[in-house]
Formats: sequence, structure tokens, C-alpha cells
Amino acid sequence: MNLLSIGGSDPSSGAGIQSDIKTFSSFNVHGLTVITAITGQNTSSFGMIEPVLQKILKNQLEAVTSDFKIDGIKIGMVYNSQIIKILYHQLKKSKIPIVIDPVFKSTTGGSLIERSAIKDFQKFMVPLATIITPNKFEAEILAKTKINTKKTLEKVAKIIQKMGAKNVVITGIETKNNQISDFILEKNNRYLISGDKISKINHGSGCNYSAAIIFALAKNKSIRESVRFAKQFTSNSIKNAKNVGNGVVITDIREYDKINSELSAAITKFVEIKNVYKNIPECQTNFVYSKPKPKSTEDILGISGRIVKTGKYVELAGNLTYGGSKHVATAVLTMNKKFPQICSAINLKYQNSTISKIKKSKLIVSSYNRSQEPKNVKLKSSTIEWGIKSVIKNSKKVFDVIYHEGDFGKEPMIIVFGENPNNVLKKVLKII
Ligand code: PXL
Repeated sequence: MNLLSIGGSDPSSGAGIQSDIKTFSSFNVHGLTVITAITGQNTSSFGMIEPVLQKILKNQLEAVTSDFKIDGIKIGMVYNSQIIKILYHQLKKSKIPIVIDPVFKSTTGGSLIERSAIKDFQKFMVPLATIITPNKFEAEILAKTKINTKKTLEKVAKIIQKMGAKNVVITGIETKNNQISDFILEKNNRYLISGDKISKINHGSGCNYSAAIIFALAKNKSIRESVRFAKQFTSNSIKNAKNVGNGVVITDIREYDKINSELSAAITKFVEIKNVYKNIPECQTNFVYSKPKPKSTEDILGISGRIVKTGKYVELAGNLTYGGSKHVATAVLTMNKKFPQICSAINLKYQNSTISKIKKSKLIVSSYNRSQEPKNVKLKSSTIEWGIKSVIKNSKKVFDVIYHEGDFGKEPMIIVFGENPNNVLKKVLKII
């Protein structure tokens, strides 16, 4: 796969072209670049900007488009009207996905676009976007409207969509409980994707986010999947940010976490199953995936806030975090000790209809009775550990499903196991 990043050069390699090359490389993708402007900046201050001459901008575009099959384009810093118009004329007929990341100001205060170019940005850049990813501040500038309520947030997204962007993602909306949310407006759909807020002023997260989105889009992921993937990727890059210079930290792209991306993709598919809310228990759902040979639940990736019901929909609350699940992760940990191939699981609401589908399917199922747990065991370990152990103790079979019918004050529960999240999901689809 080849992805093209069009934007400014940042010598600190925290943002811009240099950052995008790092991101694309972490996905094993070949990154092509077209430089619109050269900036002089570091982690403490922003210096000068030199936009490139028209003829060299055109020549770079010509060079990459005439040779490579390009699967997706990301456009970041564009600086002035001349550059904007050249890009528009070159790309207006393009059929490949384009992510427009409006970058108006750098973390250290530099202005990345001429004031007089905003109008042409609205007119020529916005309509190129398969997805446009302004933060709150950039969205307010584009729509010339302040965002201070849910209503104004939706209004601003609609204004930008009317300018011609197919899908609008406004990032960095602060919502309740220390969460940070992105608001997504698709053609016929609008929703929030939330994650835990990480309070760290950094250089690079915006670029990481839009570069990850174009990668997911180019891989034919849906808008929702792409945004969720990018949010998770960016959250990790901020968590790993490093003090490389003397100023703000620079985000760090670690090795692409396969455990994370597989679980993330399966969760996205799970939450999009029609009427899936009917399968979410009162204590909510977790979906987990373990590293090979887990030693504790800290080696098992889960959702910090679970998959929760909101009316007839389900949403992810919190982030994917190692140690993010106790209950379902303990179930996997226990199974994995005897059957090391079992690394993933999900818990579902106990329903007679599900139990009867399980029994009709070819899945291997067993159950335990919580009320039979000896008192001395209860004090030492968790009930789920005891339950699973008692089911698998004398079995050579690997169970696909283990359930219990509850106890006084305890909700009955079904747990589906598998080797990986996709495998679990396939079983889930057979029984709900
Ligand atoms: O993060 C936005 C950004 C994009 N491109 C360049 C930048 C910056 C922020 O500093 O310098 C070249």
C-alpha cells in the first residue's frame, strides 16, 4: 500500500511530513510526500515558514502521481491560497480517499496558514475531503461559529459538511467524567466516540490521528472503524510521548500493536451488530484479548469502561487498556492456563433464547453453579476463577461457551471464548 502525505516539513519530526512518514512506516506502508512549505521549529518555539514555489509543488505532485498507485491521501499544512488552488486542481477528480486535516496553529503558537487563505480553504480544500478532521478551534474558524453546546457542535459540523466534506470529525470535545470525545457527522448518521482524557500538551497527536485515519480508510474500513482505530492509535502515541527536546513532549509511535488492532476491529464489528443491545447484561460487556502466555490480568487487553447500552445502541466507554477488565480477563487467564490457545473472550447477557441457540449449535458448552462454591474458596479467589476451573478441571475439550445461572443477587452470565477476537465474534454471531 502507498499513502501520500501532503503538508509542511517540521524539522523536529514531531508533526507534519516527518511525523507522517513515521506513522505510515509503523503500519508497514510506503509513505510518499509532497512538501508545501518548510518550517523552522522545535519543541519550544516556532520560527519561520517558507512556502515552496508553485513549480516545485506541481513537480512533486506530478512525480508521485505519475509513478505510484496511491491508495489514500492526507493533506495537512497548506499555508496559502496559491498552494490550496494547485492542490485542488490536481486532486478534484481523484477517486481515492482523502483526509483533510486543517492545521491552522502549531502547539508552540506558529500560524500555519495565512489569514487570507481561510476563505479558499473553505472553498477548495473542504470539498476534497472524504473525512475532514478539525479540532474544536479549527472547526469554529471554518464554520465561523462558536461551539459551546451540543447543538452548536452539531451545527458547526453541518456547516462544514455543507461546504462539501463528505464526513466531518470534530476532535477534542471535552465531555463529562474526564472523557475526551470526537463528534462524527456522516451522511446520515451522527455519534460521539469517547476515550479517557490524557492531559499532556504534546507535539504530534493531531498528525498521528489523521495519518492513522487515512491508513484505515485506505484499507476499506468504515468511517466509524477508522475513527476508532485512529483514536486508539493516537491515545497510545500520547501515552508514550517523549521528552526529546527541551520543550513539549513529542508523541511516540511504538510498534504497531497487533493485539490492540485485532481487538479494536472486532469490537467495532460487535457494536455494529443489529440489536446487539439486547445482549448486553446489567453489569455491561467486556471483550478482551490476551498477549500469549499471560501472567496476570495486566497482560490482557480489555475496555476500561466496558461496552455499555445507551437506549437501543451500544457504545464503548473508556479505552482499550491492559488490565482494563477484571472479570472477563480472569476467565481468559483461567482458561489459558489449561488451554494456552484461548486468548480472547466476551461476556453476554444470559437469555433462554441464547442458551437454546448455543445448544443447537455445534459449539462446546458447559456451565457451573455459583451456589456450590465452597466458602473457603470464595475468600481466596474470585468466583469466576473457581467456576471456570471446576468446569475445565477434568475436561480434555476446549469449551467455546461457559455460563452460570446466577445466585442470590448475582446476575447469570454467558462467556464466549476463542483463540482471538475474530474467532470469538464468529461464535457470538451464531448464538445471538
Ligand atoms: O500538528 C500540526 C502541524 C502540521 N504540520 C506542520 C506543523 C504542525 C504543527 O506544528 O508544524 C508542518
